[in-house]
Amino acid sequence: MKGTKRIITLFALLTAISFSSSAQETKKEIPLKYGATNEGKRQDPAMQKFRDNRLGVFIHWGLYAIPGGEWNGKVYNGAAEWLKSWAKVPSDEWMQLMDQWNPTRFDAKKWAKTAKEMGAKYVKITTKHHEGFCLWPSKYTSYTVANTPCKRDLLGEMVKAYNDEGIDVHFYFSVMDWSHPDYRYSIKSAADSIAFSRFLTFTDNQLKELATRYPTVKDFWFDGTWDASIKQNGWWTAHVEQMLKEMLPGVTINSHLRADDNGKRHFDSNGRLMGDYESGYERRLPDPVKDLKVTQWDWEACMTIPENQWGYHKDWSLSYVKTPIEVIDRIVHAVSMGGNMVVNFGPKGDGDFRPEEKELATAIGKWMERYGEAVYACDYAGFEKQDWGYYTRGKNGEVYMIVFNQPYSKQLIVKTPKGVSVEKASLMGTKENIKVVETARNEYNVSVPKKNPSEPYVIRLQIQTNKGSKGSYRDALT
Ligand code: H79
Repeated sequence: MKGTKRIITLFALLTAISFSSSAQETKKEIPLKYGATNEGKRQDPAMQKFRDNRLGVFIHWGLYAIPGGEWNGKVYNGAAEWLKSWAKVPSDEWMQLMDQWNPTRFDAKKWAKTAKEMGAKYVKITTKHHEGFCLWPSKYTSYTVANTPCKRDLLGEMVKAYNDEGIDVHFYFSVMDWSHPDYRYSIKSAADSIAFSRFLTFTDNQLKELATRYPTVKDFWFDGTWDASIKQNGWWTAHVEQMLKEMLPGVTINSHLRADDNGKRHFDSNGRLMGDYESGYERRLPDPVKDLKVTQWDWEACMTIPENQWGYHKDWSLSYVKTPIEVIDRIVHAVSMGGNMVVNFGPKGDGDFRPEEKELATAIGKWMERYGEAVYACDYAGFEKQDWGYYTRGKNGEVYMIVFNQPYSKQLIVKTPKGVSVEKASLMGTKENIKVVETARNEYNVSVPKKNPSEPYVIRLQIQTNKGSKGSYRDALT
């Protein structure tokens, strides 16, 4: 009986293997001219720096900061940087806001200091959002800071100030441009095609201008690339990636930019990531149990403090505003799955930050100063997720437990992968050794600290691989 069972099992196994290999054979590679250019994760120093930075700040600053979500006495609840669209304001009328653009309280050095104190290693700046207004004096449009009462090159001031603080500068750039007469949402006629090709040349010129004027820029984060017109021109997105990489060796590009020959975005028709990192986690994060596939590529998430406000909105009471601990949770969540997190700030039209944002930056900075070792240059640890929080792994193989939920049992369960043992545990920021008890094969109870730290805290685990279980525990034979 046993023998027959074994033969059947063997037969089932062989059938499964032959099925899956024939399935692989039939899954043909689709030939692509404009598909992915990287094989796996980039490992050059520039990409490693991008990855090790882990925490960034986003700055959304443009004309929309002046009305702050209100047009003709009506407050719109939608994202403030989209107000022109919500209130259906024609472009020429919207651009009259340029006459009021005079941010007298803007001080790039102060901004950079705030980011530094928060523990951010990089900043993503909106050089041009959908509205089309440029924070640098672009030669290719009149909608720039140069034609406002301010006149200064605000982008240039920011690049210098952040770089002086040792903070990498990344450029946000919206391809979709509501101010440009040649922009098209889709190409429906020969005339559209001619206009749109003029628009693409205009965009190339602006990008070349940015790369030339600010050669210390480390990354371009594209947005406004979802329209049919761009999907129909996948070649152009591949061309932009190549052009910027030739101009700026080491530059990183987000997957948002890219569409392939068939208009497939982010991942090409063969399922390969385009650009250098996946950038689709906007205001959401991958599930820490179900979405572990994200650990195969580099990725960066970004988040807002209210539910969905990137630019300055005068009334934050219209949606839920996240607390510092909720923001820290998201930062750690991203890193625990091998991603970066960018926290957004929407400065006011006068160049100052709202008090809520200043307080948040201070609170995050305090925590990062104490526990940043478990965030910077850390990665996915490969341990099974537990309810108390997240794991990260440092460069020397140490595993960090970042505890967000303090258990009544006073025990934090740790389940290790096969062959991995926990040797020692200590509380970060103190000399306290934490008690570890092996409770079953590949399972441990790690005690909570003697005195409750009353904030999310970090336990550093010293682990050993290829050792197997120390104890005499066995799996049950069933
Ligand atoms: O810059 C921030 C946002 O303004 C921008 N990306 C972040 C980083 C952004 N958020 N959402 N989107 C871009 C896409 C929005 C699409 C929608 Fe709509 C706006 C859905 C509904 C309104 C466009 C217009 C698609 C349908 C109507």
